[in-house]
Amino acid sequence: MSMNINWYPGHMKKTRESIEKNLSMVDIVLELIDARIPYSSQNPIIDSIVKNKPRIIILNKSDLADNKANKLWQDYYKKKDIDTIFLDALSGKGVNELLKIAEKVTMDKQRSYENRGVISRPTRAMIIGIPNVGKSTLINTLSGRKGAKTGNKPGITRSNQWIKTKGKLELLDTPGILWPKFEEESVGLNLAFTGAIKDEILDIETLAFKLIETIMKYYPKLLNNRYSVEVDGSTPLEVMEKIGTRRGCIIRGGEIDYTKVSTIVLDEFRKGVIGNITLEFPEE
Ligand SMILES: Nc1nc2c(ncn2[C@@H]2O[C@H](COP(=O)(O)OP(=O)(O)OP(=O)(O)O)[C@@H](O)[C@H]2O)c(=O)[nH]1
Ligand SMILES: [Mg+2]
Repeated sequence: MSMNINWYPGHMKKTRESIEKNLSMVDIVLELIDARIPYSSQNPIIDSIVKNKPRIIILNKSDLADNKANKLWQDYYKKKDIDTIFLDALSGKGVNELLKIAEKVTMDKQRSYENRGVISRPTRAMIIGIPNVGKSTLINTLSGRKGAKTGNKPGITRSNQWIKTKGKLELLDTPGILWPKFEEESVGLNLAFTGAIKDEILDIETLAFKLIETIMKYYPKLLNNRYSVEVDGSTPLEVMEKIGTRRGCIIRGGEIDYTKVSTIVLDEFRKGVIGNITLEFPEE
């Protein structure tokens, strides 16, 4: 069963262009990726847009990811000498460290301004990344108010918006962007599992099947604990049906309501209630 996912509507192309246009105005780029899928959520387009601008890679939603995997990814980025931060934008865990690194990365530029007599110039940061990764949430946490609209589905932010913080930071919120073609099936799937692609264009049943298959591979115990189903020796379809039975997803005639059970599994994975799950690991 293969799933060929692509989602690159016109507004993402426009956002890409407006990011390129605004780049010269900012001192630093904060790129948010999803700690559960660091590889799949790093938009290759962003690399080619940002080029030499100071950039920090923020692994957001790290509270939902597997701590052991977070450590593996941390080592991976460290070896590559890439500035990264593990963040929970919702609670603010990691924000202080982020501010420290941002200051370090922009220090040279600030100094050169000060040398020219420009004092208390704000540092301008552009926040970019895939849809639904937590960009607007981070901005609200940094500014201490709900100036940016957030929501639990992709495509909430519609246009660029500057937000000031009490400190020296000015933040540019941008709409989430993807890229025209996912080279690997797993990339599209991972983005869909974590909610970066709008569900309306997806076959939810196949998606949930694939998610169960993936969780069975890395975290069978978590499925077992959450749904009290025997995972060992079962196929993903059997596990899905057992979960359906457990949760009363039954239609007339006693058949499994696949749509309902699929929605439950996807929803619970995204909320983190199945457990702390990372879907991909370095050097895989
Ligand atoms: N658990 C957890 N949830 C988060 C975190 N950051 C954001 N969220 C949730 O993720 C959802 C998306 O957050 P947004 O800030 O709207 O995401 P966005 O990147 O601005 O999305 P678009 O504007 O659609 O591109 C919301 O339901 C947030 O509450 C995090 O670090 N941990
Ligand atoms: Mg947003």
